[in-house]
Amino acid sequence: MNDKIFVTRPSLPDFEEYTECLRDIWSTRALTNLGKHVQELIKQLKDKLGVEYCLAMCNGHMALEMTLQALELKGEVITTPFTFASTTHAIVRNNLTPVFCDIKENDCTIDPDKIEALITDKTSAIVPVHVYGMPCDVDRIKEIADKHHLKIIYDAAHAFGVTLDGKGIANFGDASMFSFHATKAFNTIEGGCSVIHDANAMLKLYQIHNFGIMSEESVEFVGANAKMNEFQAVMGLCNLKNYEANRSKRKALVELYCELLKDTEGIRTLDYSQERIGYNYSYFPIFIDESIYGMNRDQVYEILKEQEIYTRKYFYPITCNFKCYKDLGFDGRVDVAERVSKQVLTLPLYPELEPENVERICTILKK
Ligand code: T4K
Repeated sequence: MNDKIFVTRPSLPDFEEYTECLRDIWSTRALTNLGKHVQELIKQLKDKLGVEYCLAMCNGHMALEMTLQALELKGEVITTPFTFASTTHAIVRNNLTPVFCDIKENDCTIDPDKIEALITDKTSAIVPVHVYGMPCDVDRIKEIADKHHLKIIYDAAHAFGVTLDGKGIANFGDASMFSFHATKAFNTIEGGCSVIHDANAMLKLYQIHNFGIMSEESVEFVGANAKMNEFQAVMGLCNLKNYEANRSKRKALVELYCELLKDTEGIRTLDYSQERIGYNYSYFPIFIDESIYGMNRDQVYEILKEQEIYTRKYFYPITCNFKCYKDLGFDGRVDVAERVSKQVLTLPLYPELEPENVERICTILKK
């Protein structure tokens, strides 16, 4: 029980089940380039996400970068800095300028009240993040985007399986991408997928994810290689079968954490009680208010580390403070994101985490 505890551990299928599926790959030697397992995974992902179009990709970052490219965006993109490096990098690597918008304190998603003030005649899109799988305020964001003719591309890296009003979260906005990285609630080792609702843009995405090749003798777009391979797809097909059972285990652990921490002054957790939302319980962040708790986030991080409990500061620093973005000249205010990023600590959460370890972590936090 007292082994090292990491912020997450990848879910793996039964070893024999995975290796049995590999026999087929050995016999056909079809390892990649849209093989039958990738095609089957795409079919199952469409069902699971409740969408018409979906493309499996080599990882979540390339899914986002290429989705932005396929939508042919220009100029400025309004986004949040309270995210993983990937969101901002994908924007900048498309020669777009990120304009950072502050977040809401309660769920850490983009604050719709602060978007309109950032819109200029160069703005072409909004890239909000369903951070920790918490849905953004999709209705307000749509209203703003419609009014100003902007595209919405959701970074849904954390939000696989999340529903809002009974609909898969990818049904909101013009496009969404998901990460299937080893550390995610559903993994294909590395991997991800993109959903775009416009058929032409989806076709372009399909082409650019394979070098822009249209046929053996025709290359029409400057693409790259973002294809998922067959080994990833088999992992996905096996893991998808266990997704709901794993979600239930994560849900029980989140409920235990919330129950044990509910009276701890100075520690706030996210709200999991909204009836509109089908949560995926992908991360368990807590927010430590030093003035009440009497100790800051970094001290708590160190104390847990001494006990071989390895938490993570998702997301600190915020991306607008990255060294590589110092030259962007961003001089806006993102006060909530600044504050929350100094308070946040993401606690261990994965299906095999023993409830006894959740209790141990909470006992340390309550001391
Ligand atoms: N947008 C957002 C909002 C994202 O959060 C991400 C990725 C993306 C886009 C891009 O998606 P991908 O291209 O990654 O598909 C991790 C993940 O690498 C990254 O996928 C994720 N977000 C980010 C939030 O977390 P690190 O650097 O913190 O991971 P790492 O290697 O330190 O792993 C954390 C812990 O998990 C380890 O301490 C131990 C455990 N672990 C990890 C791996 C990789 C294992 O037990 N086994 C493993 O194989 O970034």
